[in-house]
Amino acid sequence: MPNPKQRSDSVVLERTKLAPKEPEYRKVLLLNDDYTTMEFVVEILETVFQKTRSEALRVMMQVHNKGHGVCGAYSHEVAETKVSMVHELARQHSFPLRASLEHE
Ligand code: TYC
Repeated sequence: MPNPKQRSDSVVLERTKLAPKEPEYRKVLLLNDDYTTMEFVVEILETVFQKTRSEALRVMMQVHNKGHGVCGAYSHEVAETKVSMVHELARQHSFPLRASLEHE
């Protein structure tokens, strides 16, 4: 009897277990408010979300005009970290700026 690990069905099972999982992406949203300065939001978009100045301005104005806007899509863990970074930076500067994960 051959080693069961060398039988083709076992090999297939092991490959299935090792197959990399597709990461789940989450969109990070920025929400509008009446108190956070436009400049601070642009800086957040440049530093936390790696936007260029012109892209940061575009997203900030979309949030300002529409109430919310998408900052980017990231793995669940990275998206949660970015939301926390926005809240921590806003807290340090006494702004009420909020970010959230898009709910499907
Ligand atoms: N509405 C704010 C103002 O007029 C600017 C702003 C933009 C605030 C985007 C939050 O996510 C935001 N100062």
